[in-house]
Amino acid sequence: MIETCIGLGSNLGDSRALLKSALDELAALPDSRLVAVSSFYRSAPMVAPGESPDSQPDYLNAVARLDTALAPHALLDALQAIETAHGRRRDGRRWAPRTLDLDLLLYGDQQLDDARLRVPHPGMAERNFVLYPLAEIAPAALVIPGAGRLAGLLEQSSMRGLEKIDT
Ligand code: A4P
Ligand code: MG
Repeated sequence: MIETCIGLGSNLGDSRALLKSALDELAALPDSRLVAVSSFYRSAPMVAPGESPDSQPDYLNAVARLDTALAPHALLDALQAIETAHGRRRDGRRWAPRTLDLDLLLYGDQQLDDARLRVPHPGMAERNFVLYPLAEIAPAALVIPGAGRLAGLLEQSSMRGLEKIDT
């Protein structure tokens, strides 16, 4: 089994219910085990350059640890199938609002870079809505390949725009 981390995000629809349902579906994936789930966080939207942050609802974000025997692209297929089943529509716009986004953040200590898959997920090391939930379920000594130790990344990050919520 490989230890992976999945980032969950939603800023359309009933985000709390969508994240919970997605977690149930992650737990039901073949050859996989859902090991840990972070708290849910409300998070100010990161929008494309030139777009106003007021133009999108806040996100709900969380991170889950999934141990899996699925190969990286098979796991990505499964994540995208769960997104689609939860009403995810892609209109081609970057960082458009979405009912459900599942990002493969980490796949063991592997670095992958091809047309469909980049791991670690680009930008994760600078995103507080990834780092803070990740820190709840991963050791501070965790190394994000290419970016360094989680503890060090957290020191450079702040909770600005981020609020842990009761679930
Ligand atoms: N892809 C490549 N690597 C990966 C990976 N590690 N995990 C490819 C998942 N997908 C990966 O993704 C576009 C393509 O990325 C996929 O077809 C896959 O082959 P997408 O989900 O269709 O589009 P996207 O999510 O809009 O694009 P992108 O660039 O992945 O955006 P991000 O980085 O996911 O950011 N603000 C807050 N507060 N919280 C958020 O969660 N999320 C985003 C989206 C923007 N603003 C946010 C948040
Ligand atoms: Mg994405």
